[in-house]
Amino acid sequence: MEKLIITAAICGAEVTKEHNPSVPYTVEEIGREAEAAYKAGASIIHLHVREDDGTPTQDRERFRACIEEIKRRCPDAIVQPSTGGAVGMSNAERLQPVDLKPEMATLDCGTCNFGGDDIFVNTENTIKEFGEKMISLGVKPEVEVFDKGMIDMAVRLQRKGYIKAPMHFNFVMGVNGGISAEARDLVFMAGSIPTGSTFTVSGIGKNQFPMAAMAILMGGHVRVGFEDNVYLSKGVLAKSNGELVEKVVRIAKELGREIATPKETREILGLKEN
Ligand code: KMH
Ligand code: ZN
Repeated sequence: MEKLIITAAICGAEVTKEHNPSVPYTVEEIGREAEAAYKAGASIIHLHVREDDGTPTQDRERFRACIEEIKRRCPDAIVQPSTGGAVGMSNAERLQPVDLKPEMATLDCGTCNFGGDDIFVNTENTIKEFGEKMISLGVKPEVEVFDKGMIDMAVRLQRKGYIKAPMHFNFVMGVNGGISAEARDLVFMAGSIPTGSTFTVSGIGKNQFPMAAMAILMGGHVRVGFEDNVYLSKGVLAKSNGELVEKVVRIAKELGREIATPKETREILGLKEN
């Protein structure tokens, strides 16, 4: 089986130090958490950035500073900025980190409820705009889908030329408003992507490690990190993103799956360093 790509979503936009004091806000904290995840076995750092007080931002210069800090500590890590940002941000705001020509960035392929009155808005035209910009700058999208219909949207837009094949998907499972995180859901999602595509699974909250184990067995890849879950086990807060990655590495070893290095990840995903 292909080696396992581990992505660490170290920060997110919604999780705060009230949820877990180790959630990083400052450039230094983001660098430290990325390094812990990388040293534990993550080859991709999925990146959101914050102001020092924790306010989510998509500011290009803040991304530049955080990426430089991550690259200083982990020179060959693949940094994958978010273009989702936080609920309510404008498209122009969200797209800023793509100008830095990262190797990858997320491309969210549909609108969904995000708890309470929050709606994470990604209209068809938004997806087209983001897809076109990524193609023009040579940025590989990680196609983020929160439900099965979003896979179908991505496939339609890929056929129309807004996303290049082969696509790499991230199934975000267990968001309050998206698909649930049952074994049957993952089988359905994995069976719904075009042949030749790859996928990563992000299980939200208590779903993180069960979904990771299933993805490992099915030949998929895994995302863990504070963005999706702050607990190492029931009631035990993780001290760092590194601990969450270490746990995936342990599960993978028990199940006989080797971990991909950043170089191997680039080969699997067909990435070119910009
Ligand atoms: N923070 C969510 C509203 C992404 O990174 O592209 C969107 C999100 C997805 O986290
Ligand atoms: Zn994200």
